[in-house]
Amino acid sequence: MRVLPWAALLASAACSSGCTDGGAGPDANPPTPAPLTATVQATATEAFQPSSVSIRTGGTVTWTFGSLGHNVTFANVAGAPADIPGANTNTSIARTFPSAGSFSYQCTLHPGMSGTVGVSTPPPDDGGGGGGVYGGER
Ligand SMILES: [Cu+2]
Repeated sequence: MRVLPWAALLASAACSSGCTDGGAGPDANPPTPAPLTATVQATATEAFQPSSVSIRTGGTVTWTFGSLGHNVTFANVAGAPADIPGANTNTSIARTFPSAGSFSYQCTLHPGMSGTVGVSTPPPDDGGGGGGVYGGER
């Protein structure tokens, strides 16, 4: 049995941490911006699933309702969207979040049925230090 000596070379050359083309600088590992949309299911087991979602400012969360009626009632904080009142079944209703923040909500029909929408502002593209344009990435 032989150990192939170039296997280790292949592994170390696989760009696991540093395919920077020599010029990425401090932005080599930028955080992934939050997505623009998310979907939350209001389930028949009286839960919001997932109970916590993250989007970016201006993004939209869509709640999908099944056979058991639920509502989405937000905590009274600045920037929270309008509630989805009543008992909603077999429909999907979306809300847009223009402001950054953490917005908790609950279904007033089912005590303990709650969730949170985290809204974050994506970092600006034109960070100082000349890292803004990645001309070599095709
Ligand atoms: Cu409910």
